[in-house]
Amino acid sequence: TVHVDYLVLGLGGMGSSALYHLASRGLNVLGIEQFGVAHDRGSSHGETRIIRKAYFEHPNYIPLLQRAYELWRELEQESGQELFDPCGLMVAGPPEGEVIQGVHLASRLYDVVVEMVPAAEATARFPGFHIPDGFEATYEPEAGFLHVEDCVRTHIECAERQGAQVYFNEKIQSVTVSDQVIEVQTEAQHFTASKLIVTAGAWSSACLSALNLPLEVVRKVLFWSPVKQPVYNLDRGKGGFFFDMPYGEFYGFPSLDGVTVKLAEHTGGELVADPSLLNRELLESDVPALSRFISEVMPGLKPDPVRHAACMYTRTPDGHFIVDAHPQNQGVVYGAGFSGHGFKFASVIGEILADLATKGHTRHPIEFLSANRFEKL
Ligand code: PYC
Repeated sequence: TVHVDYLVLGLGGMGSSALYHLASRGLNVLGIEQFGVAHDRGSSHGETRIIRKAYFEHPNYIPLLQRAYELWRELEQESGQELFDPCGLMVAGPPEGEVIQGVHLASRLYDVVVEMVPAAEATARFPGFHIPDGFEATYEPEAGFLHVEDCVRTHIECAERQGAQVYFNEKIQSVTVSDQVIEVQTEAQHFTASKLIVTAGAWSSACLSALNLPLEVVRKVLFWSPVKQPVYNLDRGKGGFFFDMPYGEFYGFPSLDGVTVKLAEHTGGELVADPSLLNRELLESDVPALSRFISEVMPGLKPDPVRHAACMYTRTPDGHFIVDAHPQNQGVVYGAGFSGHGFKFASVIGEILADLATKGHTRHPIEFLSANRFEKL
């Protein structure tokens, strides 16, 4: 049996950050990951993730985003690695829809810089996009994207430099939590820990089975579509985009390679019974909604993808994250249910989990993310 003070289960976006924050505090921390470094089997892969502050999902996230921005910048400085590209983000949708209304609310409450572009001007303002009639567009110049795998890798490398131990390609067989004991059995070893941080993504329910977390895992496919005209290039100053269409929400990034644009549907997705058996093939049913979006909105793209990646969202019933402690043992803390919009927060979620594990509380306003909101369901 190996005993450690702090044990982190899962080293994707959230776990790599928790590992880093614990190691930075000089603590004895060990991380276990069932796959490799910055792997593509979970929810933290596919080159890019949007980062933005005009948070239409709920303004409660904005103080966390302000800290997340600071921490990504600090990690860039510490590592010398570029992680964040502030290319800007256009959000478009019906003016009365939840997305556009949410952007307005966030920018009003927290002074997030957002330009409002009326429907009549939107298509001229964003060449390469045909913005549907009657849509309003907003532009957030300080938004952009994160290089997702580099973020995970950099957190792990910086954590190791500060003394964290990491075990990759080691599957967890059981997690035992009582008020007396925290034990983790992997294929190779038995661990005991004084504190446990569970950041297991799509495997969270399996690791924390006694909690019956209200999570569902869905399959999501990321596409890279070929460009017909070079109107989406990052090196020509283009940014990311998010569209609230009548048949779903679609988002994407400027072209990084000049030949493809990465885009995906944020809504929808089929339920995944076992995340270890995710179907990674491109299915015929994956393509029509995205092709329709491309033909209606992005005339400079070809509608069929030349590349794809399969990913998972772990959703809660209300789409908000769960960050909390285990009711039987406050030394066990977890972050789960990031519902497809969590990666940008990984830097601050790691800090919060490190606070909860070390002190039992955090200065960050996370009450709205507690698990007990679901007891009222
Ligand atoms: O968090 O901005 C986001 C996002 C868009 C689509 C998926 N996640």
